[in-house]
Amino acid sequence: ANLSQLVLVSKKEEMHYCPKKSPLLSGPIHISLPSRLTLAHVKRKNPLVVRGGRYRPPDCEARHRTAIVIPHRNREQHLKYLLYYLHPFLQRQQLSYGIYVIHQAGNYTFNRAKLMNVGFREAMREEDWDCLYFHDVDLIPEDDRNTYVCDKYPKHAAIAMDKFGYKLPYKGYFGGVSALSPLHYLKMNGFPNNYWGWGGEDDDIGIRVSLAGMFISRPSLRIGRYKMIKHKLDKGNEVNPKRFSLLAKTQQTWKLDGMNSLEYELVSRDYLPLYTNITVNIGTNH
Ligand code: UDH
Ligand code: NGS
Repeated sequence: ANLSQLVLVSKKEEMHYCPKKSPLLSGPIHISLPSRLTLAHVKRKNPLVVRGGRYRPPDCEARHRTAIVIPHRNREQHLKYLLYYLHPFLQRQQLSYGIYVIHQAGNYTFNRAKLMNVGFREAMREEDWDCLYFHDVDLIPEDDRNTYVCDKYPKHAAIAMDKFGYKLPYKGYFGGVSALSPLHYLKMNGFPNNYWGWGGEDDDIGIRVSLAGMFISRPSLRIGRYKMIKHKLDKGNEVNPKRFSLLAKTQQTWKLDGMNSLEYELVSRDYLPLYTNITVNIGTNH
């Protein structure tokens, strides 16, 4: 083929990509939590979502491939609402995506950050994702211009939550929803494995970002808005009394504890209609 033919071919391929800005975005989303919602209803509303909770835009080639990783135990109701809003949200953004729910087996103390490490490994094992969204089950994005793609630096997406008056509660806050590319993730040795129970692990992750020589990227307050489904502190996720002493040592521990020390036992992997469920035994702190 001569040069002009090649240019034509590559132009055709380019035309096939989805537009840089999706024409399907609608901006602010009104969130209501219908009491009789079922997963079957969510599935019916999202006919193009396939086994394992995967989707790709039907009429253009997605520019981004995003995995959503949700740490989970005993929050089925919240998961239902999140899926109800997240599937259409991601489709309006014309992403190629997959949703992974990382379910902690057993009743031992919950460990959110370690579940994220498991999610990273298990998602990357399956597909070459270019961005991973680490997503609490109880946070619903309120504006679809908050696009679920990665930035140059690790992104803290849940910058404006309703429970904090749609402001950042403190400068280094990295909780709720964050987005890292595989390179970001490995550069900071992933997340800590040793925070059992509530609190501090998100601050540790924020500290790791800067210890690894990166910065925190954030969407604007106007669009990084989230509604938190109200709930009490869960049984099995009691406040972690060790969180401050762990945080004081992050600088010494981040290279030793994380993806390079991750151990767990995969219990099951189920490709459900709306998400891939990974059940995992992550052990315990005692
Ligand atoms: N999670 C579960 N099951 C649990 C515990 C946590 O699925 O039993 C997951 C879930 O994705 C949740 C995330 O971990 O969104 C974070 O846990 P959380 O919602 O308990 O934390 P958050 O800080 O809320 O959002 C705590 C409520 C009261 C804290 C008061 C402490 N001072
Ligand atoms: C900080 C916690 C974070 C937590 C944040 C918001 O104090 O893990 O509050 O909590 N850090 C420590 O405990 C060291 S919230 O208001 O959502 O309950 O995310």
